[in-house]
Amino acid sequence: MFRFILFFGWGLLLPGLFSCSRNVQPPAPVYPVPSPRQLAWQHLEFYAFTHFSINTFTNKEWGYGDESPGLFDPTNLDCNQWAQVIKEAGMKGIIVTAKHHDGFCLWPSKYTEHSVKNSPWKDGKGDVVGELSDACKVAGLKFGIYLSPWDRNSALYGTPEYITYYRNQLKELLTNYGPVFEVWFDGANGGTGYYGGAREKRTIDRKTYYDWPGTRKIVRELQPDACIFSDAGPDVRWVGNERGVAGETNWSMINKDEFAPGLADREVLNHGLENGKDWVPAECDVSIRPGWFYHKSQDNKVKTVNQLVDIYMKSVGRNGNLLLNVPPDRTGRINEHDVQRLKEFRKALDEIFARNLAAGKRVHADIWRGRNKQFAPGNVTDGKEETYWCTDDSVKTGKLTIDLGKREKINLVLLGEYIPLGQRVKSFKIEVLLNRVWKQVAGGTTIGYKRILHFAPVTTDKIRITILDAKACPVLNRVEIYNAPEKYFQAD
Ligand code: FUL
Repeated sequence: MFRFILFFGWGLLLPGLFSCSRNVQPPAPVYPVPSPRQLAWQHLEFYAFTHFSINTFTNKEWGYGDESPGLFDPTNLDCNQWAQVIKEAGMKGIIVTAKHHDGFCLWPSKYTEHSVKNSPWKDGKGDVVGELSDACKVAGLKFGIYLSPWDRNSALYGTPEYITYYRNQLKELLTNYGPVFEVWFDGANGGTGYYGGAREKRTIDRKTYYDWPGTRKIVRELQPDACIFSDAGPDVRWVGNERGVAGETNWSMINKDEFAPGLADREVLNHGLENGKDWVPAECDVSIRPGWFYHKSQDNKVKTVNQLVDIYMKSVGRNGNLLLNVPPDRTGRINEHDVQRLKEFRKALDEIFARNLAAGKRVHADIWRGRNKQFAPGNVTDGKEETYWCTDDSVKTGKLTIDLGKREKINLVLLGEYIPLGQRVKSFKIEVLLNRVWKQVAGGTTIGYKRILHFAPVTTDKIRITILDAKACPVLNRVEIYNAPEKYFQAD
């Protein structure tokens, strides 16, 4: 009998003792999840827009389409300077306005006379798109294309023939200039224009006119790795405003088929949908100046460092990517005012994220998946993107306590979900231990790829992150903690 108990007793005990080495499966994805191209895009985080065209020379924001190409004459165009300035600011790529609403093409398109080929610049032999794509390659930056669907110059606009014209231009851009990481389809569509001399109003059906599925197919065929941006995605969505601000709640999901470029619910774009069926993360576009194009009168209106930091916290810090417009001036270079400001902004970001106080620090959790090392709490401070802490399938809450080892002044926490398994967290709070009492310093709803929270400085040695609710078991891959210079968070 004793033998019997001993045998079965051990049998019961053993799995408990060796549970750490048990093979525990990772959690199943919560669909939808990002495609590889969307994942690569998300990692870029911060990149530039360069609005540059005939408007730069007419001092307008929207050209009517009747501007003479003869006006385009940058005195010292230098795309290597754009690339250098943008790279030094820490941005990962450039999207150029190859054609804005006025229809003027920055490359010598063979389908129109309204382009650089009829400008005095380089005797009509120049190609801004070509120079910029080369400069991006040299600098190691990604290269993207904005091709306005609305064309106020083309006589064809509004007819079916225009779609062929538009697609021919798209093919030129996607064939002749190397890899493209993003194709930007603007939502401003239709209205008054020159239209080859007709000078009238042309309205189109935003949902059907462009046959967007057909156009997207061309992008997929010619540049399979490129993300397609528009109000309706399909890869990346507009954030719903031009201030660069994502909603505090920001899901990377929407129902994309309900929208078309220029036809979307801005609230949904800003916040996403918890139960949206398509993964379409938000891109936050904003200009460093009041206008998208360069205007000398705005030289003293370049956004301040603190305004830019605020935008960064509300875009990258809210599960979005930041697309910051830096418009080259009439010389064809990024203006000194903007160069200076970008340097200061970079310095601020470097100082804010100078020292991650949580790096490599011990983390305690009340629970982790199967008590298996693979999913241990320490994964959130190991600096690795691919390792994560997660709970058992039935558990949608959890507490992570980071032990800094000594008391430190802190005011910023950065959290991240491992998004290849989907976006899950619905609610969380952040507490610090003060005089043996946990005090809440911040909290929120969604996390997503990155969530950054700034709060009034406190001195503590323990920080507790509590996941209060999630769509399924939470999967976190990063917790970073900083003591950022407070001066960057003060309103100007
Ligand atoms: C808008 C356009 O109308 C603006 O001119 C600018 O290009 C901005 C990024 O998108 O829809």
